[in-house]
This record gives sequence, C-alpha cells and structure tokens, in this order.
Amino acid sequence: MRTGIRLIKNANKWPDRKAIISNNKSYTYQNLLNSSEIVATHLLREKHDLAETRVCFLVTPGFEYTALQWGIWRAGGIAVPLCVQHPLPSLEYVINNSRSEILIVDENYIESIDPIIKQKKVIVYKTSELFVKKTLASLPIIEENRRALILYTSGTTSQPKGVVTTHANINFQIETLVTAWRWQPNDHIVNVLPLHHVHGIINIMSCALNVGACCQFVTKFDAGKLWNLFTMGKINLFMAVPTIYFKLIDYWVNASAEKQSQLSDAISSFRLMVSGSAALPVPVLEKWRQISGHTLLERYGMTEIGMAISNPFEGERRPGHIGQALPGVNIRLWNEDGIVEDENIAGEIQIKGPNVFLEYWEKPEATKQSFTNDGWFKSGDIALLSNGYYKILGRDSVDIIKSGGYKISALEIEDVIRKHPSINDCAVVGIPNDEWGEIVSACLVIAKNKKVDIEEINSWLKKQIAPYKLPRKYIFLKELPRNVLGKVTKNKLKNQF
Ligand code: MLC
Ligand code: AMP
Repeated sequence: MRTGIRLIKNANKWPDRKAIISNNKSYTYQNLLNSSEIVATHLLREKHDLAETRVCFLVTPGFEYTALQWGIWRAGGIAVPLCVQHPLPSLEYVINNSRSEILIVDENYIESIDPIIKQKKVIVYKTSELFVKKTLASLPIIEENRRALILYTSGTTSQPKGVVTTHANINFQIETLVTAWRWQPNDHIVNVLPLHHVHGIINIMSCALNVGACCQFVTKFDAGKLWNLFTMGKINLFMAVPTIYFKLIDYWVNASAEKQSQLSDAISSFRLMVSGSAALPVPVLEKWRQISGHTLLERYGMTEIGMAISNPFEGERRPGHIGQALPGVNIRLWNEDGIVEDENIAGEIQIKGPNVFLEYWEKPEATKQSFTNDGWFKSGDIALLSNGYYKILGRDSVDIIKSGGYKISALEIEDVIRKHPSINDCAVVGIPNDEWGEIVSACLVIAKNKKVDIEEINSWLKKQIAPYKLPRKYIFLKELPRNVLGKVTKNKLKNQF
C-alpha cells in the first residue's frame, strides 16, 4: 500500500465495513478509499505530488467532506477546512492567509463566495466535479512528518492563526484517544459538531475511522432530532460540548414522563459519553447522570495539541476535574516560581509530546513565543492538581471567550465593531452563562451626535463575523473603564453587565 497515512492503511484492512452514514446513505471504507483516490487524481492534475499545497474546502460534514480530506492528503496536499457558517470576509481571510491554491466548494455555497471566485486567485472546484470517475493517477508516498492540516484558531491576537499539524501529530492524537477510551470496530458514533475544529475532526470522525467504526453525520444540531436518533438503537457512543448536553437536558426536562423514560432507556446502554471543549458545569454532569445513568467523561484539549488530559475510561470520573495526562502526553504546571511540584498550587498547563502541533502557519515568531525555551507548549490555561486530578481554574487572558465550545477572540470582534461609523470605542468580554459557558457581550461608546440601533449593528456585524461570535448583550457607556496605563479594565467591566 503506497501511503504513510494511517487512516488509509487501516481502511484497507476492513474495506466492507460501514464507515459513514450521511444524508440517509451508508458508505463503506472501500467507498471512502475509492472516492478519495479519485479526488486525489483530480487534484493532482498531471502533477506527481501536491507537495503541501494548501487546499481549502467549504463542504458540509458527511461522506464527501471525509473523502475530500482523505483525497487532499493522498495527493500530498494540506487540508484547510473552512467553516460553513463563516461570512465572506472570514472565509477570505483563511483562504488568503493559508495561501491556498485550490478551493473546493459545495454547490449550495458557490453563490456566497462568488467574489472570491471572481478574483481568480485560486483554482475552484465544485465538490461534485472531484467525484467524477477518471483514470487513476499513481499517488505519492506521504511521509508521516509532512504537514497535513491547518485549523484556524482564535487567540490573543485579533486575527485567527493557522495551527499546522503533521500526519504524525494526527496519528498520535487519534491513537492516544483510541487507547484511552477503548475505541472498538463495532462503535457507532454520531457527529453533530462542526468540521473545522479538532473535536469534530479528530476526536469523533478520525478516531471512528481509525478503528473501522461507523461515524454518522448530522449536519445541524437539533436536540429533539438527536434524541430521536438515540432512540433508533444504533448509536453507542457520543461526544459533545457542554452546551449540547445542556440543550439535551432541557429537551428531556420538557418531555412527558413517558417520553422521558423512553429517552433515558435509549442512552443507558451507550458505551461512553464524553464532554469537552469547555468546562462541564457540575450541575450539568449531575443532571445528565440522573437522566442517563452515565457519568460524563470530561477531558481537556486544544487545537494546538489535540487532547491532553482526560478522566479515565475505567475508574473515578471526578466532577469539575479534567483528569490525568493521556498516554504518551507529558503535562506540567508552571508558574512564576518555576515548575509546580506540589498539589493545590496553581500554574499554567504546559504540554510536550508527539501530539503537539508543528507551527502556526507562516508565523515563526508567534510559534516561538508559544513554547518555553525547553520546548513545552504554553496553553494559557491555569490549573492545579488535586488528589491526582487536574482541575482548570481559568485562563491567563480575558480576551479569550469560550461560548458554545467555540474559542472566540474579544480583540477580533472589537476590531470589527470599531469600524462601525456610529461607534467611537468598544470592549468585548465573556459573561458567564449556564447554557453557553460564556456569552459574548459588548460595551459600546457611541460617537458624538450618533444614534445606535442594536438590530442594525447586529445585521452589519453578521456580514463580517461568524454567527457564534455575535455579541448577545450590549451596554452603553460614555467611556470605557481604564487603569492608569490606559488599558481597559475588563474584569471591572464584566461587573457592569
Ligand atoms: C448561537 N446562539 C447563541 C450562540 N450561538 N447564543 C449565545 N451564544 C452563542 N454562542 C443562539 C442563536 O442566536 C439562536 O438564537 C440560537 O442560539 C440557535 O442558533 P444556532 O446557530 O442554530 O445554534 P446551535 O446550532 O444550536 O449551536 C449550538 C451549538 C454550536 C452548541 C451546536 O455552538 C456548536 O456546534 N458548538 C460546538 C463548537 C465546537 O465544535 N467546538 C470545539 C472546538 S475544538 P435565536 O434566538 O435566533 O433562536 C476545542 C478543543 C477541544 O475546543 O478541547 O475540544
Ligand atoms: P480551542 O482553541 O478552540 O481548541 O479551545 C481550546 C480551549 O478550550 C482550551 O485552551 C481550554 O481553555 C478550553 N477547554 C477545552 N476543554 C476544556 C475543559 N474540559 N474544561 C475547561 N476548558 C476546556
């Protein structure tokens, strides 16, 4: 088999197993292998190897998405998934920043990216064009240390950075989870998460496909429909962000007693239910335990490192804690006194291991700054160790907001809002919220003699930032609270909401 991509190698071991269910159709591993080979052949266009050409794709989660991702890899390209919810400027940013040469787009998104197509800077394919059969090309051998994926993540800079992982990083990120959570070929998982982040791509889709299991895609989260799917009796594994568990609980609570018992029965036999991407509130864990009989397995990860810390599959899953280092992942806590040796002392989580990303795309300085001199990745998350389990205390930056499991940069939203002609200044903060974790909230200083209509601001913002980044609360002040150095005192500001 001429490939170093582990998912492809493994797929050849079980060609007839069911790999994917999407759009009410089932696809085998052989279907995935065949289609991804055709995709790779189209993308190569007489070349022998795409040699890490960036290939963006704006494609709905499902069989085609997966076959495209595999096809890009098999042709030697770097896959750059685009968020299907992003407005034009955000898509343009990723396409330009990654210097993508190829863009693959589902038919239904073609119109929305017309200005990008007209610029003619990238070769554009409609998804369906890449699935048309043709004489297969000979595919390159892909070494493990080659770049495979760029995922854009918000951070402490206004614009998102491209996180580059290699095939070796991805293989390791998958395998540590397969080992820790005992993934099995007869697993059947449903994926309701977006496919431009590690949670959906690695933890769910790739782990399932690595072991010959089945991944069923649902393209839009809907609590009622998801519960309904659970009652069909096929799914035995579920992973989601805390907001989704909150919404599933809400649906259950509002159902009749008879329905509640039917829903609870449906999930009681699941093999495993996992929560991550944001802190799982203990009341949500407790309520879910009451509904399902499951103690949710909470774990901790990040785009740059995949998953790093997890509660155990067997043994105590401790509410409010993220668990222990995953197999092969090294964790330490660090504070101004150096490495934290004792329990109950707070420090930044730092990570080392084959799971850690290669670089921020074309940002050597930012990459360097995100590591210590002795090579540990600095997560920015503050934690302590308590009776052998890590517990997250918070983040070192007020400018990072987690809402619905999405990481959002306050600075990015502020930069956009400040461009509005009626606004003089603004500050964006995350306000704690039971359902969303945090709610994006904006404090606006209106320009002299201008009036502001929130609906108008929101529809103006919608054209520029993703819907999940939109402020849901506004307050108005004459000026922003600042300290003696002129820096906005965001913690003080939070109290004003
Ligand atoms: C949507 N709404 C919000 C909101 N997002 N309100 C407040 N805050 C938010 N963030 C509102 C909408 O305005 C709308 O309101 C209603 O909710 C439904 O909107 P929607 O767009 O249909 O939302 P929904 O599909 O229900 O989205 C919820 C969600 C989504 C939880 C499914 O946020 C999601 O997919 N999150 C997962 C993100 C993820 O995968 N993160 C992993 C990152 S990787 P109205 O009034 O119009 O009804 C990572 C590493 C790791 O973090 O460790 O995993
Ligand atoms: P992202 O950059 O989108 O991958 O988000 C990564 C961030 O999500 C981490 O740095 C944490 O702040 C947060 N996170 C992930 N899992 C958890 C968890 N179980 N508890 C608290 N925060 C988490």
